Amino acid sequence: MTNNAESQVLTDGFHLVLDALKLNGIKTIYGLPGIPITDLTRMAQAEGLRVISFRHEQNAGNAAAIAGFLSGKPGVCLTVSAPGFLNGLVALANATTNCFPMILISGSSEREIVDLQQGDYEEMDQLAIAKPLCKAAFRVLNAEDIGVGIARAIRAAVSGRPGGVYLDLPAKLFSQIMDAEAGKKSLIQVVDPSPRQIPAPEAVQRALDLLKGARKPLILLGKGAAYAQADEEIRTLVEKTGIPYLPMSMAKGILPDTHAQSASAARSFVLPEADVVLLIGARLNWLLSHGKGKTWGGKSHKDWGGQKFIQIDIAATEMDSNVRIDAPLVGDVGSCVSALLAGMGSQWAQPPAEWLNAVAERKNKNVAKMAETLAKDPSPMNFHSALNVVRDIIKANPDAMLVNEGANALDFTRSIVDMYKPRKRLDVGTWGVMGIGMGFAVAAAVETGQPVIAVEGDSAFGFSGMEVETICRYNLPVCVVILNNNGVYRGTDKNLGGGADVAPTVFVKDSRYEKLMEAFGGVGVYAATTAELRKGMEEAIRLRRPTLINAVIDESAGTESGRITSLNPAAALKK
Ligand code: ADP
Ligand code: TZD
Repeated sequence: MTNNAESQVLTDGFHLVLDALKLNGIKTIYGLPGIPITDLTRMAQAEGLRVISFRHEQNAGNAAAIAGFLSGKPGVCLTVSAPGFLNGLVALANATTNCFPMILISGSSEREIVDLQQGDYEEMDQLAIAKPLCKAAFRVLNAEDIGVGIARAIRAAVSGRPGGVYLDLPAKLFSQIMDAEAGKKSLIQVVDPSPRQIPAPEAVQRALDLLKGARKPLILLGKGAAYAQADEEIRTLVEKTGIPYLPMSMAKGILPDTHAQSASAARSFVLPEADVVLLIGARLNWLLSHGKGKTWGGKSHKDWGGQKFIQIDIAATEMDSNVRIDAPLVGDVGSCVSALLAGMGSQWAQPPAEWLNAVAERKNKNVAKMAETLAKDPSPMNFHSALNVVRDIIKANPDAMLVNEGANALDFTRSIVDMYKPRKRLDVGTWGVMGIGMGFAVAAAVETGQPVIAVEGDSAFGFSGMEVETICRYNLPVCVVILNNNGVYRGTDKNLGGGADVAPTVFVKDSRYEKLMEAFGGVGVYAATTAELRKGMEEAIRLRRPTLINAVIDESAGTESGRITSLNPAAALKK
């Protein structure tokens, strides 16, 4: 843009935002256009950024969040003011909860009107609302501060414990004009946005001393370990020490699930039995029964099992959050694991054979039991028989991405479908949130270029189902497999009042979800048998075409809340 009078070259807020993102290696924006950011999305495309436009902001936000997890760079989501912002906020809060780096950029209404509550178009004090739900929140009022605003947002998202960041850009900012040269100078290319954090030598020694004395050691890998992209160091540590390990769900595949030291099939045996547990990028939250209680061998549900813990985490404040951490190792996973390896020297004693044999024995027994169940092919299909097909397909296509949500659909997929490579399994995460499915699937395809398989409960799918249009629009190689049992958890519940309405957990019987994909030009498959499911999945992977397979399973298959029935308040009444 030039100003004729002085032939001065000018730039504006729109372009400064885009230039700042590009300067920092952001290549894709996930969002949904509207006032005041419609032109920003158009200009972004014109400037060579990829804009993936969604049908609902929550899905765009989830896509940005998982792009952040996969790439280690903040995923960017762009929304309109108030309602669009609020729709995106669920994803931002979920990203923060899961430690995924993400920046939610929202256009906002005019500050003067918002602050006097004069009723502007989509008026809302977005910054104040976002603040408690994310790691950091910033607002930029002047074009010359755009560079700083975006640099701060990037650093906040990816440094230390990653998380969600909110960036508020009022409408007026975009049309502000400034000298192009001065504008360029105002931008910041962030140097070393997620600096390594080296653990203190005495902390490393403390951890090694504890590990050395262990009779029944166990390693627990969490999604922080997957995020850290320290796959080689982790593999070396596991193999050098010979310690059995358990991956949390999104840590599956850091080492292949078929690895001899995987204790997944003996989980309920190793947790209470272990004496020293090394946590790597995993929190002792509800997913690990808070590190205590019967899961860990305690006598009652609040009782400590007696384990000693070594915890590797980038957040010092995570230590002692649930039980005492005897050897905290604060730093990034790569640096901490490397420091442990260096401290071990060339000789490191393997765990006692008694422990390894006991784990192996339990594991082999459970694997054999599972193989027996998986060999069955009942009609109608159940979770096991349908997921046995998915298991084979992933085995044959280990680079494929797997997205997974639902209750039973989640729990069974996690335990049945082996993963072979890191950061391939993306799921409901720390909150167990429904609705991540299609957003994650879109971003997984966009970020990796690999085929994506999304295994969805029929309820779970409904939260983001409209994005099949997005999948078709961008012609993404996504194969959605709906494990359809006619309802939330299952389809057989009855209305306890005896009225005409179906139970709150029951859906329309025999819904034809596959037609939704056909409506937008994708491939719809109705699969009543494992052979039909297998054929549908194989073709989807081979042809890389948007596909939705309606895998009809026994409507009585599934338990209340999957494996967390006990968390329902009514379960306490029954005790
Ligand atoms: P999971 O649900 O798989 O058990 P969590 O989300 O509970 O995993 O835990 C992930 C942990 O990893 C968080 O406490 C986070 O601070 C930590 N983390 C994230 N990135 C890194 C990193 N690069 N280095 C060390 N710790 C990390
Ligand atoms: N809303 C949100 C946002 N997240 C949630 N976790 C829930 C509601 C509650 N919920 C679960 O925890 S799982 C689930 C719901 C609604 C769906 C389970 O049914 P499904 O899977 O059809 O997806 P299964 O395989 O039939 O159990």
